Amino acid sequence: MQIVVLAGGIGGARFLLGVRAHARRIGAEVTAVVNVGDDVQMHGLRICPDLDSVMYTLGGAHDPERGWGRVGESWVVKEELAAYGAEPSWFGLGDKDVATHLVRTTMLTAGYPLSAVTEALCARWQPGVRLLPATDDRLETHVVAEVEGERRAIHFQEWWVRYRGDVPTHRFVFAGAEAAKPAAGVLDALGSADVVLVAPSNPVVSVAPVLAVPGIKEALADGPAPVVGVSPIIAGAAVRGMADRCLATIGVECSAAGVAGLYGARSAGGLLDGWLVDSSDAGVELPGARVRAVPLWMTDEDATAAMVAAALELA
Ligand code: GDP
Ligand code: FO1
Ligand code: CA
Repeated sequence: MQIVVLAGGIGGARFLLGVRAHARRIGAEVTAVVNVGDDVQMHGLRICPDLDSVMYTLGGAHDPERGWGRVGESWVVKEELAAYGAEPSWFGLGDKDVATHLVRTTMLTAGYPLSAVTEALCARWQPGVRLLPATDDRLETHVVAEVEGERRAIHFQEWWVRYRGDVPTHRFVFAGAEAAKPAAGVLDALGSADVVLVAPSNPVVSVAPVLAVPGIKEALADGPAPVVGVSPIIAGAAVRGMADRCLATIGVECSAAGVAGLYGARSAGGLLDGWLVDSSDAGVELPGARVRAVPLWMTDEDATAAMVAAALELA
């Protein structure tokens, strides 16, 4: 059995811990197609936050409290950059994390595609899941917002890390998406999938940029596999992160029903055959798709694996 998961960073990573656990029990293989819209160039280094969140989490090396980067991190490089007055000073690169970005940037500069670089980095972390960037091409999420009295398009990282998303925000733009192609292996994975799971990731800035790569949405719509989504919103609230701000920006209600409507039923030209919501959201409907309510708190690997089992049953 082949399971493909569309994923962002920390929500995707925690979900994939459960997918991996369940897949081991039933003898399935897992491929994760990961968002690259958060990716950014800082201090000459190529940084891929969502790929790294997934890689570090599945490799047991993430910092669960901070929610990004390496556990047991030190910050000498950050302090030294600050001493030079090097900008951007609002973005922190940990010493251990920097090594990842150095290897990645060296390989990209030598001409390897991001998918090959990711495979090389994963040789160390053995995530037990095949990690693919949604695209090998440059695709970055930019945010049109009012900053310092001006309407400007800024990088998603500047919007989130520098301004905490706390500025009047008009829209998200996936710069480069029109010209992007699915990364090596993505269309093959979708074509041979037995089921596609949409992780409880941020629908606006994690899942949407994956779907914005021309060919991916079509492969899902026309593909053989049922598509089942897991709600990132429980009882009208994002469990953590910025999904509430993002949904408000695009005018979608922050609820399991709102996100269901955003994705839509595959039978009606949308994405989903099935939609898993939290028990507290029982009664949510998505006409044309099957909806089931189960506990969706990813408190530990077993609880998350039970969510995955329920998603597969819905498929
Ligand atoms: P990011 O890229 O690091 O922001 O992570 P993702 O986009 O992959 O996931 C962020 C989303 O995960 C947030 O919108 C949360 O609502 C969702 N999330 C986090 N923890 C949980 C959980 O325990 N259960 C569910 N259902 N969603 C969660
Ligand atoms: N988040 C922060 O809040 N502050 C930072 O300085 C920061 C640095 C950083 C460096 C590498 C990396 O992979 C992630 C980093 N993040 C940081 C997290 C990141 O901004 C976002 O949480 C994700 O892009 C959202 O998925
Ligand atoms: Ca992200």
